[in-house]
Amino acid sequence: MFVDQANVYVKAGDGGNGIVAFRREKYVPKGGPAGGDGGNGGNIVFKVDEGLNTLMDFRYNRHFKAQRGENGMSKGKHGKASPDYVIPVPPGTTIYDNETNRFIADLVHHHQEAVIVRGGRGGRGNIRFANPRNPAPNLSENGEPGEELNIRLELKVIADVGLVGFPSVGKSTLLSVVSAARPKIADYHFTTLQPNLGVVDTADGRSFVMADLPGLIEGAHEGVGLGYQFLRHVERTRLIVHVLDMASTEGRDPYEDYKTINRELSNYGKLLGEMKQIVVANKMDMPDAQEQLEWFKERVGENIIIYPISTVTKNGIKALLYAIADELEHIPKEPIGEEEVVIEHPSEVESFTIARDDDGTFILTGDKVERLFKMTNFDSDEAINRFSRQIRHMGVDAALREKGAVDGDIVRLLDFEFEFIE
Ligand SMILES: Nc1nc2c(ncn2[C@@H]2O[C@H](COP(=O)(O)OP(=O)(O)OP(=O)(O)O)[C@@H](O)[C@H]2O)c(=O)[nH]1
Ligand SMILES: [Mg+2]
Repeated sequence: MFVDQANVYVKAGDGGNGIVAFRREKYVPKGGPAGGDGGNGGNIVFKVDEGLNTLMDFRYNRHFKAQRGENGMSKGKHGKASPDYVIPVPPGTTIYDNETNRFIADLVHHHQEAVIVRGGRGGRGNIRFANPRNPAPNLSENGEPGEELNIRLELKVIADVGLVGFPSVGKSTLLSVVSAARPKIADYHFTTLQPNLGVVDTADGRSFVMADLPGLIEGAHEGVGLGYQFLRHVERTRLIVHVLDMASTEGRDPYEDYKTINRELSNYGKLLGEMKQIVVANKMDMPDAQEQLEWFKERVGENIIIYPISTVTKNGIKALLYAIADELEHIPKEPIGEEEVVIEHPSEVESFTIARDDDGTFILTGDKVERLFKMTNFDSDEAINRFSRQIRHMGVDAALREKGAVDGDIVRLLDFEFEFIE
């Protein structure tokens, strides 16, 4: 398994502002409130798209902002809500809050989706504040700010294809020529000690994940060499690519190699022996390789298709990749991970904090107070009074008093300063 990662900033749309407006009626100077509500801002939604298998796109595009809701209008018309901003992610993407490391969501199945940050509610227009005591309120609300979050996406990739074969047959070299992976390559055995993964793109726009696995030797199923751990990884792939050194660089007979590896796979159990295989004859650039290939074909029979390649000359590689991609289209993907979407939205956090600046100013911070502040349209006294009531209700006044605030002290919230009044 290899982990692909991306850090991304997401900001949901702000709600549109509600407005203050009045009906115009003949002979009536102020004909009742008529200011409409703002529309809701768009959510940011991540949605699984089975066709994706990397987080590569997020390397270039790290900021996502959903649109704000439309402002309310006169004659009681509401502003339009903004649509959700839907961002496709590959199956197996896990999302974390990058600041707290809090788990946010695990997106696994095709079309599964999660709202990562919520758009702000549209502010209410003055119609909504009318009551018998105040039939013509001069009060409206601004839209609620959309939530914002720095998140980390992690993709646990499970390979579609596993490269299987004796040590030094050229598995790592093959991965290195077909993907951006840079595994260690050398002419001694067990160069590869753990799986390397790479994303392979075929010339016709298809894509799959290839794992280069440690070499197998006789007795692998009993734990000889690196066998056992390695076979566990093969189990999780959909297709085996069986790589052979057709040039017998080390003096072994490729046909014997082929049989030995297949025996190891069968003996391991878990149906590894029955998994679909694509057979690759590597090192075809070497003298004698062609002759060996003919001899090999005679012995395995016509039913087995062999793909001759050379990672040095690159001959045969393109055809091999097409064959792998074609084969994968017929082998279903197993679901990975657990289906789980747990979301605690930042706007649900109600607490606030009070600190003291050097000059004695009290500094008020907290998501909810800041949100209420941003939703207040300070153009009218009615709105200011409403805001003071709201924060008093949250316990802000009591907390300030407890911290020693007295009549006339300055309290700062965002870029706004007000006087504390008993
Ligand atoms: N002539 C020739 N040499 C090759 C070819 N492919 C790989 N080699 C060489 O074969 C040797 C082993 O290659 P690796 O890719 O490290 O082999 P491996 O199968 O990953 O080996 P382990 O990791 O030990 O299991 C290296 O010296 C490569 O340069 C090829 O197509 N032609
Ligand atoms: Mg290797």
